Amino acid sequence: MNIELIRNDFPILKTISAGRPLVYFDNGATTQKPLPVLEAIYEYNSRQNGNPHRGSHVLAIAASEAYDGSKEVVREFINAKSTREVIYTRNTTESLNLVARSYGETHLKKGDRIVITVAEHHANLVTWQRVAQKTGAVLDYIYIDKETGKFKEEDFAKINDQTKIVAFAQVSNVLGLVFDPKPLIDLAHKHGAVVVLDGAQSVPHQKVDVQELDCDFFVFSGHKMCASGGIGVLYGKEALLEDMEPFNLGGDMIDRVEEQVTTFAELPTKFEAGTPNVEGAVSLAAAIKYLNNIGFEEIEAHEKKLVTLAIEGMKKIPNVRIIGSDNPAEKTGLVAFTVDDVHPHDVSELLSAAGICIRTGHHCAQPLHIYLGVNATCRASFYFYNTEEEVAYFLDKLGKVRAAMGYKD
Ligand code: 7TS
Repeated sequence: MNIELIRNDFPILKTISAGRPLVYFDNGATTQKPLPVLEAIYEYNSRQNGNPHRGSHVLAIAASEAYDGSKEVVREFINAKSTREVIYTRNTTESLNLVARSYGETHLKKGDRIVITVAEHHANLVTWQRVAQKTGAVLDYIYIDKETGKFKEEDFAKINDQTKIVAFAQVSNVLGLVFDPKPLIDLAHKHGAVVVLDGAQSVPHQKVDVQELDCDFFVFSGHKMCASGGIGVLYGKEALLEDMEPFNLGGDMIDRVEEQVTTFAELPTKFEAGTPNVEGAVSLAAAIKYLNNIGFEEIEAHEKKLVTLAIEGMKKIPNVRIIGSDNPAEKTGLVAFTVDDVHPHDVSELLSAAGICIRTGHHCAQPLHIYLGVNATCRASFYFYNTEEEVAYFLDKLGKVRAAMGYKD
Protein backbone atom coordinates (compact mmCIF):
# COMPACT_ATOMS: atom_id res chain seq x y z
CA MET A 1 0.00 0.00 0.00
CA ASN A 2 1.67 3.19 -1.23
CA ILE A 3 0.13 5.89 0.89
CA GLU A 4 1.58 8.78 -1.16
CA LEU A 5 0.13 7.40 -4.40
CA ILE A 6 -3.19 6.81 -2.67
CA ARG A 7 -3.29 10.36 -1.31
CA ASN A 8 -2.67 11.69 -4.81
CA ASP A 9 -6.01 10.15 -5.77
CA PHE A 10 -7.85 12.41 -3.30
CA PRO A 11 -7.90 16.04 -4.48
CA ILE A 12 -9.57 17.25 -1.28
CA LEU A 13 -6.64 16.06 0.84
CA LYS A 14 -4.54 18.75 -0.87
CA THR A 15 -6.66 21.47 0.76
CA ILE A 16 -4.41 23.80 2.72
CA SER A 17 -5.65 24.65 6.19
CA ALA A 18 -3.60 26.39 8.88
CA GLY A 19 -0.68 26.44 6.41
CA ARG A 20 -0.53 22.67 5.86
CA PRO A 21 -2.53 19.96 4.09
CA LEU A 22 -5.80 19.43 5.91
CA VAL A 23 -5.85 16.54 8.38
CA TYR A 24 -9.17 14.80 7.88
CA PHE A 25 -10.06 12.60 10.87
CA ASP A 26 -13.84 12.62 10.49
CA ASN A 27 -14.18 9.55 8.33
CA GLY A 28 -16.81 8.05 10.63
CA ALA A 29 -19.10 10.89 9.52
CA THR A 30 -18.25 10.73 5.83
CA THR A 31 -15.26 9.80 3.69
CA GLN A 32 -13.55 11.54 0.77
CA LYS A 33 -13.74 10.51 -2.87
CA PRO A 34 -10.81 9.37 -5.01
CA LEU A 35 -10.36 10.35 -8.67
CA PRO A 36 -11.70 7.04 -10.08
CA VAL A 37 -14.98 7.66 -8.23
CA LEU A 38 -15.14 11.33 -9.31
CA GLU A 39 -14.35 10.24 -12.88
CA ALA A 40 -17.06 7.56 -12.82
CA ILE A 41 -19.61 10.20 -11.78
CA TYR A 42 -18.38 12.53 -14.54
CA GLU A 43 -18.40 9.75 -17.14
CA TYR A 44 -21.92 8.67 -16.23
CA ASN A 45 -23.24 12.22 -16.49
CA SER A 46 -21.28 12.91 -19.69
CA ARG A 47 -22.27 9.78 -21.60
CA GLN A 48 -24.99 7.71 -19.98
CA ASN A 49 -27.43 9.90 -18.09
CA GLY A 50 -31.02 8.80 -18.57
CA ASN A 51 -33.86 7.46 -16.48
CA PRO A 52 -33.28 3.72 -15.98
CA HIS A 53 -35.99 1.12 -16.59
CA ARG A 54 -38.09 3.71 -18.43
CA GLY A 55 -37.93 3.93 -22.19
CA SER A 56 -36.00 2.24 -24.95
CA HIS A 57 -33.76 5.01 -26.27
CA VAL A 58 -29.99 4.74 -26.05
CA LEU A 59 -29.57 6.83 -22.91
CA ALA A 60 -32.38 5.08 -21.02
CA ILE A 61 -30.69 1.78 -21.87
CA ALA A 62 -27.24 3.09 -20.94
CA ALA A 63 -28.57 4.32 -17.59
CA SER A 64 -30.30 0.98 -16.95
CA GLU A 65 -27.07 -0.87 -17.69
CA ALA A 66 -25.06 1.42 -15.41
CA TYR A 67 -27.60 1.06 -12.61
CA ASP A 68 -28.14 -2.70 -12.88
CA GLY A 69 -24.41 -3.30 -13.45
CA SER A 70 -23.55 -1.50 -10.22
CA LYS A 71 -25.92 -3.82 -8.33
CA GLU A 72 -23.92 -6.84 -9.41
CA VAL A 73 -20.75 -5.17 -8.05
CA VAL A 74 -22.49 -4.59 -4.69
CA ARG A 75 -23.87 -8.14 -4.64
CA GLU A 76 -20.44 -9.61 -5.15
CA PHE A 77 -18.92 -7.22 -2.59
CA ILE A 78 -21.14 -8.42 0.27
CA ASN A 79 -21.63 -11.90 -1.23
CA ALA A 80 -25.41 -11.77 -1.43
CA LYS A 81 -26.94 -14.74 -3.25
CA SER A 82 -28.63 -12.59 -5.88
CA THR A 83 -29.22 -8.95 -6.83
CA ARG A 84 -32.85 -9.57 -5.88
CA GLU A 85 -31.56 -9.25 -2.31
CA VAL A 86 -29.81 -5.90 -2.88
CA ILE A 87 -31.97 -2.79 -2.59
CA TYR A 88 -30.72 0.73 -3.11
CA THR A 89 -31.82 3.36 -0.63
CA ARG A 90 -30.58 6.86 0.21
CA ASN A 91 -28.44 5.75 3.16
CA THR A 92 -28.21 3.47 6.21
CA THR A 93 -30.94 5.50 7.89
CA GLU A 94 -33.41 4.92 5.08
CA SER A 95 -32.49 1.21 4.91
CA LEU A 96 -33.26 0.87 8.63
CA ASN A 97 -36.52 2.78 8.28
CA LEU A 98 -37.49 0.45 5.45
CA VAL A 99 -36.92 -2.64 7.61
CA ALA A 100 -38.63 -1.09 10.64
CA ARG A 101 -41.70 -0.02 8.68
CA SER A 102 -42.08 -2.78 6.11
CA TYR A 103 -41.05 -5.65 8.38
CA GLY A 104 -41.19 -4.49 12.02
CA GLU A 105 -44.52 -2.69 12.00
CA THR A 106 -46.27 -5.48 10.10
CA HIS A 107 -44.74 -8.57 11.71
CA LEU A 108 -44.58 -7.62 15.41
CA LYS A 109 -47.42 -7.59 17.91
CA LYS A 110 -48.05 -6.75 21.56
CA GLY A 111 -45.79 -8.69 23.90
CA ASP A 112 -43.09 -9.35 21.29
CA ARG A 113 -39.62 -8.11 22.15
CA ILE A 114 -37.02 -6.16 20.23
CA VAL A 115 -33.42 -6.29 21.52
CA ILE A 116 -30.89 -3.62 20.55
CA THR A 117 -27.76 -2.27 22.29
CA VAL A 118 -27.33 0.98 24.18
CA ALA A 119 -24.53 1.89 21.77
CA GLU A 120 -26.75 2.13 18.68
CA HIS A 121 -26.79 5.10 16.36
CA HIS A 122 -30.20 6.84 16.49
CA ALA A 123 -30.96 5.39 13.04
CA ASN A 124 -31.00 1.93 14.61
CA LEU A 125 -32.73 3.03 17.79
CA VAL A 126 -35.44 5.64 17.18
CA THR A 127 -36.71 3.38 14.38
CA TRP A 128 -37.25 0.48 16.83
CA GLN A 129 -38.75 2.80 19.45
CA ARG A 130 -41.40 3.67 16.88
CA VAL A 131 -42.03 0.00 16.03
CA ALA A 132 -42.44 -0.73 19.75
CA GLN A 133 -44.82 2.22 20.20
CA LYS A 134 -46.94 1.23 17.21
CA THR A 135 -47.12 -2.51 17.84
CA GLY A 136 -46.99 -2.76 21.64
CA ALA A 137 -43.72 -4.70 21.46
CA VAL A 138 -41.14 -4.15 24.24
CA LEU A 139 -37.77 -2.57 23.45
CA ASP A 140 -34.95 -4.16 25.46
CA TYR A 141 -31.29 -3.14 25.69
CA ILE A 142 -27.96 -4.90 25.87
CA TYR A 143 -25.69 -2.64 27.95
CA ILE A 144 -21.92 -2.22 27.92
CA ASP A 145 -19.30 -2.42 30.63
CA LYS A 146 -18.39 1.22 31.24
CA GLU A 147 -14.69 0.46 31.69
CA THR A 148 -14.03 -1.94 28.85
CA GLY A 149 -16.74 -0.72 26.47
CA LYS A 150 -17.65 -4.34 25.78
CA PHE A 151 -21.19 -5.71 25.68
CA LYS A 152 -22.36 -7.25 28.96
CA GLU A 153 -22.69 -10.85 27.95
CA GLU A 154 -25.19 -11.51 30.76
CA ASP A 155 -27.56 -9.17 28.86
CA PHE A 156 -27.54 -11.58 25.92
CA ALA A 157 -29.99 -13.62 28.05
CA LYS A 158 -32.56 -10.91 27.23
CA ILE A 159 -32.84 -12.62 23.85
CA ASN A 160 -35.56 -15.22 24.34
CA ASP A 161 -38.43 -16.86 22.49
CA GLN A 162 -40.46 -13.62 22.63
CA THR A 163 -37.68 -11.76 20.80
CA LYS A 164 -38.60 -11.09 17.19
CA ILE A 165 -35.88 -8.58 16.25
CA VAL A 166 -32.24 -8.27 17.31
CA ALA A 167 -30.66 -5.14 15.81
CA PHE A 168 -27.12 -3.90 16.39
CA ALA A 169 -24.14 -2.26 14.74
CA GLN A 170 -21.23 -4.47 13.72
CA VAL A 171 -18.99 -1.55 14.77
CA SER A 172 -20.27 1.23 17.05
CA ASN A 173 -19.58 4.72 15.72
CA VAL A 174 -18.48 5.81 19.22
CA LEU A 175 -16.88 2.77 20.83
CA GLY A 176 -15.21 1.44 17.67
CA LEU A 177 -15.01 -2.00 19.19
CA VAL A 178 -13.85 -4.97 17.12
CA PHE A 179 -16.64 -7.37 17.87
CA ASP A 180 -17.54 -10.74 16.39
CA PRO A 181 -21.28 -10.53 15.71
CA LYS A 182 -21.65 -14.20 14.79
CA PRO A 183 -22.42 -15.63 18.28
CA LEU A 184 -25.10 -12.98 18.80
CA ILE A 185 -26.59 -13.70 15.36
CA ASP A 186 -26.64 -17.44 16.09
CA LEU A 187 -28.24 -16.87 19.50
CA ALA A 188 -30.97 -14.69 17.96
CA HIS A 189 -31.67 -17.34 15.34
CA LYS A 190 -31.86 -20.05 18.00
CA HIS A 191 -34.83 -18.12 19.39
CA GLY A 192 -36.36 -17.49 15.97
CA ALA A 193 -35.54 -13.75 15.90
CA VAL A 194 -34.62 -11.80 12.79
CA VAL A 195 -31.23 -10.06 12.89
CA VAL A 196 -30.67 -6.56 11.53
CA LEU A 197 -26.97 -5.78 11.29
CA ASP A 198 -25.88 -2.16 10.86
CA GLY A 199 -22.74 -2.18 8.76
CA ALA A 200 -22.34 1.59 8.36
CA GLN A 201 -19.03 1.61 10.28
CA SER A 202 -17.83 -1.88 9.38
CA VAL A 203 -18.19 -2.39 5.65
CA PRO A 204 -15.90 0.54 4.70
CA HIS A 205 -13.06 -1.03 6.72
CA GLN A 206 -13.37 -4.81 6.69
CA LYS A 207 -14.54 -7.56 4.36
CA VAL A 208 -18.13 -8.54 5.01
CA ASP A 209 -19.85 -11.70 3.79
CA VAL A 210 -23.57 -11.62 4.51
CA GLN A 211 -24.03 -15.34 3.83
CA GLU A 212 -21.24 -16.28 6.21
CA LEU A 213 -22.60 -13.92 8.89
CA ASP A 214 -26.09 -15.25 8.17
CA CYS A 215 -27.66 -11.91 9.17
CA ASP A 216 -31.19 -11.41 7.86
CA PHE A 217 -30.79 -7.74 6.97
CA PHE A 218 -27.58 -5.77 6.46
CA VAL A 219 -27.43 -2.00 5.91
CA PHE A 220 -24.75 0.52 4.94
CA SER A 221 -24.09 3.91 3.30
CA GLY A 222 -22.00 4.66 0.22
CA HIS A 223 -20.71 7.99 1.51
CA LYS A 224 -18.79 6.29 4.35
CA MET A 225 -16.79 4.25 1.81
CA CYS A 226 -15.64 6.78 -0.80
CA ALA A 227 -18.87 6.88 -2.83
CA SER A 228 -21.13 9.90 -3.16
CA GLY A 229 -23.92 10.89 -0.80
CA GLY A 230 -27.49 9.73 -1.25
CA ILE A 231 -26.78 6.08 -2.03
CA GLY A 232 -27.26 3.36 0.57
CA VAL A 233 -27.86 -0.37 0.59
CA LEU A 234 -30.32 -2.70 2.21
CA TYR A 235 -29.48 -6.36 1.90
CA GLY A 236 -32.25 -8.72 2.96
CA LYS A 237 -32.78 -12.45 2.63
CA GLU A 238 -35.07 -13.00 -0.31
CA ALA A 239 -37.80 -14.89 1.58
CA LEU A 240 -38.09 -12.04 4.10
CA LEU A 241 -38.15 -9.33 1.43
CA GLU A 242 -40.84 -11.26 -0.48
CA ASP A 243 -42.94 -11.29 2.68
CA MET A 244 -42.74 -7.51 3.16
CA GLU A 245 -44.95 -4.62 2.10
CA PRO A 246 -43.43 -2.01 -0.24
CA PHE A 247 -41.95 1.02 1.55
CA ASN A 248 -42.58 3.85 -0.92
CA LEU A 249 -45.26 3.69 -3.61
CA GLY A 250 -45.13 5.09 -7.13
CA GLY A 251 -43.19 4.70 -10.36
CA ASP A 252 -41.12 1.64 -11.25
CA MET A 253 -42.10 -0.43 -8.20
CA ILE A 254 -45.32 -1.64 -9.83
CA ASP A 255 -46.30 -4.55 -12.02
CA ARG A 256 -49.79 -3.43 -13.09
CA VAL A 257 -51.82 -0.49 -11.89
CA GLU A 258 -55.58 -0.32 -12.31
CA GLU A 259 -57.89 2.36 -10.93
CA GLN A 260 -58.44 0.58 -7.63
CA VAL A 261 -55.71 -2.04 -7.30
CA THR A 262 -52.00 -2.45 -7.99
CA THR A 263 -49.68 -5.41 -8.16
CA PHE A 264 -46.04 -4.83 -7.39
CA ALA A 265 -42.83 -5.41 -9.27
CA GLU A 266 -40.43 -8.24 -8.51
CA LEU A 267 -37.53 -7.78 -6.09
CA PRO A 268 -35.57 -5.57 -5.77
CA THR A 269 -37.63 -3.05 -7.78
CA LYS A 270 -40.61 -3.49 -5.42
CA PHE A 271 -38.63 -1.42 -2.89
CA GLU A 272 -37.16 1.14 -5.29
CA ALA A 273 -39.98 3.55 -6.07
CA GLY A 274 -39.25 6.63 -8.17
CA THR A 275 -36.25 7.69 -10.22
CA PRO A 276 -33.19 6.27 -8.47
CA ASN A 277 -29.82 7.87 -7.74
CA VAL A 278 -28.01 6.33 -10.70
CA GLU A 279 -24.87 8.41 -10.38
CA GLY A 280 -24.75 7.41 -6.71
CA ALA A 281 -25.02 3.76 -7.69
CA VAL A 282 -22.27 4.21 -10.28
CA SER A 283 -20.08 5.95 -7.69
CA LEU A 284 -20.65 3.09 -5.23
CA ALA A 285 -19.54 0.49 -7.78
CA ALA A 286 -16.45 2.58 -8.56
CA ALA A 287 -15.71 2.98 -4.84
CA ILE A 288 -16.00 -0.78 -4.25
CA LYS A 289 -13.58 -1.47 -7.11
CA TYR A 290 -11.17 1.12 -5.69
CA LEU A 291 -11.30 -0.36 -2.17
CA ASN A 292 -10.96 -3.92 -3.48
CA ASN A 293 -7.93 -2.82 -5.48
CA ILE A 294 -6.22 -1.56 -2.34
CA GLY A 295 -7.33 -4.65 -0.44
CA PHE A 296 -9.23 -4.88 2.83
CA GLU A 297 -6.38 -6.63 4.64
CA GLU A 298 -4.12 -3.69 3.84
CA ILE A 299 -6.80 -1.18 4.84
CA GLU A 300 -7.37 -2.91 8.18
CA ALA A 301 -3.65 -3.25 8.92
CA HIS A 302 -2.98 0.40 8.12
CA GLU A 303 -5.88 1.64 10.25
CA LYS A 304 -4.76 -0.61 13.11
CA LYS A 305 -1.33 1.03 12.96
CA LEU A 306 -2.90 4.50 13.10
CA VAL A 307 -5.27 3.74 15.96
CA THR A 308 -2.44 2.10 17.92
CA LEU A 309 -0.27 5.21 17.55
CA ALA A 310 -3.21 7.44 18.45
CA ILE A 311 -4.20 5.50 21.57
CA GLU A 312 -0.63 5.08 22.81
CA GLY A 313 -0.06 8.82 22.33
CA MET A 314 -3.34 9.83 23.96
CA LYS A 315 -2.60 7.69 27.00
CA LYS A 316 0.53 9.78 27.54
CA ILE A 317 -1.39 13.06 27.54
CA PRO A 318 -2.63 13.83 31.05
CA ASN A 319 -6.37 14.53 31.34
CA VAL A 320 -7.29 12.87 28.04
CA ARG A 321 -9.81 10.06 28.60
CA ILE A 322 -10.57 7.43 26.00
CA ILE A 323 -14.17 6.24 25.81
CA GLY A 324 -14.56 2.46 25.97
CA SER A 325 -11.61 0.16 25.48
CA ASP A 326 -8.17 1.78 25.31
CA ASN A 327 -6.65 -1.41 23.94
CA PRO A 328 -5.84 -0.78 20.26
CA ALA A 329 -6.11 -4.52 19.56
CA GLU A 330 -9.83 -4.25 20.39
CA LYS A 331 -10.49 -1.13 18.31
CA THR A 332 -11.16 -0.32 14.69
CA GLY A 333 -9.80 2.95 13.32
CA LEU A 334 -11.80 5.26 15.51
CA VAL A 335 -11.37 6.57 19.00
CA ALA A 336 -13.72 8.76 21.06
CA PHE A 337 -12.30 10.75 23.94
CA THR A 338 -12.74 13.71 26.25
CA VAL A 339 -10.28 16.26 27.64
CA ASP A 340 -10.90 17.05 31.31
CA ASP A 341 -12.51 20.46 31.93
CA VAL A 342 -12.59 21.34 28.22
CA HIS A 343 -15.82 21.16 26.27
CA PRO A 344 -15.51 18.92 23.20
CA HIS A 345 -16.55 21.83 20.97
CA ASP A 346 -13.61 23.83 22.28
CA VAL A 347 -11.28 20.88 21.63
CA SER A 348 -12.63 20.68 18.08
CA GLU A 349 -12.28 24.43 17.47
CA LEU A 350 -8.68 24.45 18.69
CA LEU A 351 -7.85 21.45 16.51
CA SER A 352 -9.70 22.96 13.56
CA ALA A 353 -7.61 26.11 13.92
CA ALA A 354 -4.60 23.80 13.47
CA GLY A 355 -6.14 22.28 10.32
CA ILE A 356 -7.45 19.07 11.94
CA CYS A 357 -11.04 17.86 11.43
CA ILE A 358 -12.54 15.71 14.18
CA ARG A 359 -16.16 15.24 15.19
CA THR A 360 -17.71 16.29 18.50
CA GLY A 361 -21.11 15.95 20.11
CA HIS A 362 -23.18 12.89 20.90
CA HIS A 363 -22.51 11.34 17.46
CA CYS A 364 -26.22 10.47 17.12
CA ALA A 365 -25.82 8.08 20.06
CA GLN A 366 -27.45 10.03 22.88
CA PRO A 367 -28.60 7.02 24.96
CA LEU A 368 -24.98 5.80 25.02
CA HIS A 369 -23.75 9.20 26.22
CA ILE A 370 -26.48 9.38 28.89
CA TYR A 371 -25.54 5.84 30.00
CA LEU A 372 -21.86 6.82 30.19
CA GLY A 373 -22.71 10.04 32.04
CA VAL A 374 -21.12 12.39 29.49
CA ASN A 375 -22.90 15.06 27.44
CA ALA A 376 -20.57 14.99 24.51
CA THR A 377 -17.30 13.48 23.34
CA CYS A 378 -14.66 14.10 20.68
CA ARG A 379 -13.96 11.47 18.03
CA ALA A 380 -11.05 10.95 15.67
CA SER A 381 -11.85 8.44 12.94
CA PHE A 382 -9.26 7.29 10.42
CA TYR A 383 -9.29 5.87 6.92
CA PHE A 384 -6.67 4.24 4.74
CA TYR A 385 -5.52 7.60 3.33
CA ASN A 386 -4.51 8.99 6.73
CA THR A 387 -0.85 8.88 7.74
CA GLU A 388 1.26 8.26 10.83
CA GLU A 389 2.63 11.78 10.45
CA GLU A 390 -0.92 13.17 10.65
CA VAL A 391 -1.54 11.19 13.85
CA ALA A 392 1.67 12.57 15.38
CA TYR A 393 0.64 16.13 14.44
CA PHE A 394 -2.82 15.55 15.96
CA LEU A 395 -1.29 14.22 19.21
CA ASP A 396 1.00 17.24 19.43
CA LYS A 397 -1.93 19.65 19.06
CA LEU A 398 -4.18 17.62 21.39
CA GLY A 399 -1.48 17.80 24.06
CA LYS A 400 -1.63 21.61 23.91
CA VAL A 401 -5.41 21.96 24.23
CA ARG A 402 -5.57 22.39 28.01
CA ALA A 403 -2.76 24.95 28.00
CA ALA A 404 -4.59 26.90 25.28
CA MET A 405 -7.64 26.95 27.56
CA GLY A 406 -5.56 28.42 30.38
CA TYR A 407 -4.90 25.31 32.50
CA LYS A 408 -1.45 25.04 34.07
CA ASP A 409 -1.13 21.24 34.16
N1 7TS B 1 -25.37 3.57 11.82
C1 7TS B 1 -24.13 3.86 12.22
C2 7TS B 1 -23.36 2.87 13.04
C3 7TS B 1 -23.56 5.09 11.87
O1 7TS B 1 -22.33 5.37 12.28
C4 7TS B 1 -24.31 6.01 11.09
C5 7TS B 1 -23.78 7.37 10.74
C6 7TS B 1 -25.59 5.63 10.67
C7 7TS B 1 -26.09 4.41 11.07
C8 7TS B 1 -26.42 6.50 9.80
O2 7TS B 1 -25.81 6.65 8.54
P1 7TS B 1 -26.39 7.64 7.47
O3 7TS B 1 -25.48 7.52 6.31
O4 7TS B 1 -27.77 7.20 7.16
O5 7TS B 1 -26.38 9.00 8.09
N2 7TS B 1 -22.83 7.87 11.63
C9 7TS B 1 -22.35 9.13 11.65
C10 7TS B 1 -21.32 9.48 12.53
O6 7TS B 1 -20.79 8.73 13.33
N3 7TS B 1 -21.03 10.79 12.33
O7 7TS B 1 -21.83 11.26 11.39
C11 7TS B 1 -22.66 10.25 10.94
